[in-house]
Amino acid sequence: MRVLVLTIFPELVAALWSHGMVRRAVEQRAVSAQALNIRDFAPDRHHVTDDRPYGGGCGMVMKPEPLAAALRHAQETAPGARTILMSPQGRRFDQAIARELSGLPGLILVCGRYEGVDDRLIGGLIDEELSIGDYVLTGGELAAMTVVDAV
Ligand code: 58G
Repeated sequence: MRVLVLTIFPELVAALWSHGMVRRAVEQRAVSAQALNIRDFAPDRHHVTDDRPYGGGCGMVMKPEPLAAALRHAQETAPGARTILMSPQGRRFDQAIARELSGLPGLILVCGRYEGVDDRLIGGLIDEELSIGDYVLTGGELAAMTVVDAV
């Protein structure tokens, strides 16, 4: 299975497959795991990844262009993969879903930061939203790592 995690903190997520059983799975080629830095897909000179929300509102959201470019790249790299956004509003992740996901050719896990992700992006490039539980984290990374570890 091919796992791609889209994040602005790739080194944080990569710690998961640097140790233990997940590392063993990668070494034995049962899993290929890669963290892609969304910042690398930002077209501007300063590689900005945050943006003011479309249509107004408080706080900042993920800038849609870098995230969309990273998603398109990931979907070309891992054909047939399911694209999942980690979100407190998603379907509750459990062992049955872990089993279901383990049968897929690939997983693309999107980690939001700030106050969230543009709704237009969720409609277009995301297959589903998953939540690891009823609490809000500062980013989707811990949730994505939980899903990868269980799968
Ligand atoms: C809408 C709103 C979309 C997962 C916020 C995305 C992620 C908890 C979980 C976001 C998360 C969970 C912003 C920060 C989601 C982003 C991220 N919090 N319970 N936080 O699985």
